[in-house]
Amino acid sequence: MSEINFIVEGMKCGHCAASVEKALQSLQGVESVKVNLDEEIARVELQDEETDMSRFKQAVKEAGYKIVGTK
Ligand SMILES: [Cu+2]
Repeated sequence: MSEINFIVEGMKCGHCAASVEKALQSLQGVESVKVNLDEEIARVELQDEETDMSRFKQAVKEAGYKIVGTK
């Protein structure tokens, strides 16, 4: 199990946080997702080590938000 903390831009309320959570949760290999709205962080737990960040960025982009980095 590995963990990535994404910095997500554009979330304004609980609905936004839920959208980001749902988008990330739907991806293959994702064990769990927890979004902290105040800190603009999405913590993703993965079943395996992940080096390709593009699919996470894409999923969040499609939901209407933006991953600007990791923390
Ligand atoms: Cu919102």
